[in-house]
Amino acid sequence: MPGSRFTDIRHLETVDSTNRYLLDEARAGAPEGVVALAEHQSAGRGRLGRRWEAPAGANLLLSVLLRPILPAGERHLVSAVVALAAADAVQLELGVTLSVKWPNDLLAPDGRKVAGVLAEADVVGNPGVAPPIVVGIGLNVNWPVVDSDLPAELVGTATSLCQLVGRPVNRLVLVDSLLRALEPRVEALASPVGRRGQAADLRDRCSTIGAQVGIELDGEHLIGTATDVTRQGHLQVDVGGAIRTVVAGDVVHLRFRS
Ligand code: BT5
Repeated sequence: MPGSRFTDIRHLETVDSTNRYLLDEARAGAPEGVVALAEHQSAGRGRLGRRWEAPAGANLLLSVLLRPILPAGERHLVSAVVALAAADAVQLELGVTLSVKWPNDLLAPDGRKVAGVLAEADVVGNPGVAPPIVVGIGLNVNWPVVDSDLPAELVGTATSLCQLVGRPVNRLVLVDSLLRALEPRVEALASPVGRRGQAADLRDRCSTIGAQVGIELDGEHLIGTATDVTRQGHLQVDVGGAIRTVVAGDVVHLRFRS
């Protein structure tokens, strides 16, 4: 991909976590744009210490190392652009429209989860280089084939692209398409107008807007209706007539919009 920052692609047969791998590479000074792609993760991680499930060789397990320079309050957009690029790729290659469940899940039209995104920042930077943010995405491509492939707790909440299109899906085509879509989105993060564009794209794709949501926030449980995504990528929720802005949190769609 000429002109792309994503040229150093490390294809790993097995690794504990592609995010962990790239965080270590970042600590050792790796530049922006390194990509880790794994066939299997022995300790794939979700947010808040949760696990990410994927059998070997079936799905997309990918992380990118970014060193964006942007205001701290707009960092959410860094993980959002990865979710958006994956949605772009799925739309382009398969004609399937995925929505973003705030903050960063990708959902099938029926509301089941197809992908999750985990961004991890390093507190210790290297002198003279922007601090790293590693953004990992797990995208269910060829697993599950049928619901009974899933662990019991994911039946009814998870699905895959192959279930959605009814045939196996070429993972390499998707990786290529995702990285192509990601390049201009990451480029856009460098300017205020570009970031506003990414936030607008997030708002357009976000199925949380209009949904009734439950949100866990530092021990507080909010219930309300999500009304908007701000320019910073944060979620606005109408809680009994008062608008609360949620910067980070675990969201449950109590009633799905469509
Ligand atoms: C996420 O966390 O959704 C972020 C997942 C990020 C995974 C990628 S894979 C490449 C990179 N390297 C890593 O180590 N991680 C990243 P969260 O919102 O916390 O969702 C986790 C929850 O989703 C789990 O507790 C399950 O309920 C559910 N889950 C686990 N595996 C799933 C799957 N394959 N499909 C759908 N849901 C799943």
